[in-house]
Amino acid sequence: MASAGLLAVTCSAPVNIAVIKYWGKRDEELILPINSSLSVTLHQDQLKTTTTAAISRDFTKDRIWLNGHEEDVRHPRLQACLKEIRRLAQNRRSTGEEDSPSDSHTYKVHVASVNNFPTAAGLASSAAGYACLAYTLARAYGVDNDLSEVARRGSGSACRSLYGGFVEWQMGERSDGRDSIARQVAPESHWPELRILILVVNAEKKQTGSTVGMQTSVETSALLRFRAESVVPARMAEMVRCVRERDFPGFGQLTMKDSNQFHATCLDTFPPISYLNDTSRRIMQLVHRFNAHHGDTQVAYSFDAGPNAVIFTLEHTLPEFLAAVMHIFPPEANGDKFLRGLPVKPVLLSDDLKAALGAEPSPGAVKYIISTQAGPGPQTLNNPEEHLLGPDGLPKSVQ
Ligand code: 2P0
Repeated sequence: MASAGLLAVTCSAPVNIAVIKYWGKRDEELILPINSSLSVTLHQDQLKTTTTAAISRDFTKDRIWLNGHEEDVRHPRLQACLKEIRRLAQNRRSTGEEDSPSDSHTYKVHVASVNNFPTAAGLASSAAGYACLAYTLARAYGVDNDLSEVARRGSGSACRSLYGGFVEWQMGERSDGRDSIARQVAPESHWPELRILILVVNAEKKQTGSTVGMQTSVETSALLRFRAESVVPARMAEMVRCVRERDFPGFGQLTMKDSNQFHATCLDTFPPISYLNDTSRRIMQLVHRFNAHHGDTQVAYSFDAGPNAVIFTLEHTLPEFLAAVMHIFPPEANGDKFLRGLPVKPVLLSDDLKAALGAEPSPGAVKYIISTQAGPGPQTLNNPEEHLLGPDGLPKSVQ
């Protein structure tokens, strides 16, 4: 949208969940990791960030609104993204984008960003947020370079949200970080039967932030150093193979082992960091008992820097596994909005499986479940109705 000297662009970007985890930086300023990582991009129908960036010669300062509240634009990581986008805009050979003026890198920007999922759910929002910021700023400033560096400077895991499907973040070797980039391994259409459940767990305590947590791990954990140097390289190659061949048992086992090793490095950190709680551990036990009952890896879990579980399975296993979850973790009161997102056909659990699961039910330990699948990368929204900023460059909701 270009009107009265204002150019506004609105885009959306996805959340991703790593199956080979990123934990630890070799350069804090450039956000360069100590190991490569690989993730699955989640579908934006269930989880996404939407961002509008408006640039104008008339704006006197950069401003940003997150979920309706104005935030301090001097945040160092935000500044790093803005500086990098303007450098790329200044260096572009031909504008390509007719809408973006050739001196646009001198324009100030207004940014508004919202998530379609509650921040309180404890789901990583920085990846979707910074990927969306990088992608939207690039459209506004007429930049069509690889955006890994712009997103990465906001949050490491954000560079993986620049693509759909299955994405690797290659750690790179250079000290300037130019080869530390995200690449798509396979698009979301490659494995359409793959399904994902997010089990949102009741968490009482606030967790250690990822940035500080991984810094302490790098300083104190010998296990983390061993993992980065001697474990992850082979796991990356094996995970790429599992994805390419749609080998679910291989994918699932490696996903669980890598999540467990990440949490082991957290415990090996000094002082130790612990993100999992009793419910997380009971979910792990449920998955292992379910798989043992079937004599096959049909379900896998992964946990990030918090107690929520991300479950991977295939479409045909989903109804029975969901029934198992609801047997052990029934909703506390009214189960109305317990299952959100993609619908799942309910089934009755067999007595055999109930007996194999063993545990006593814990009502309310899982708050709710989001049912989703792999999805595409960032999208440009062409309907001006979807702009979060009005023609005056201010958030629409507070006009
Ligand atoms: C990941 N996590 O690979 C890992 C697994 C959490 C556990 O990336 O400091 O928010 O902004 O680069 O990306 C969380 O770390 O950290 C994360 P910064 P980020 O998804």
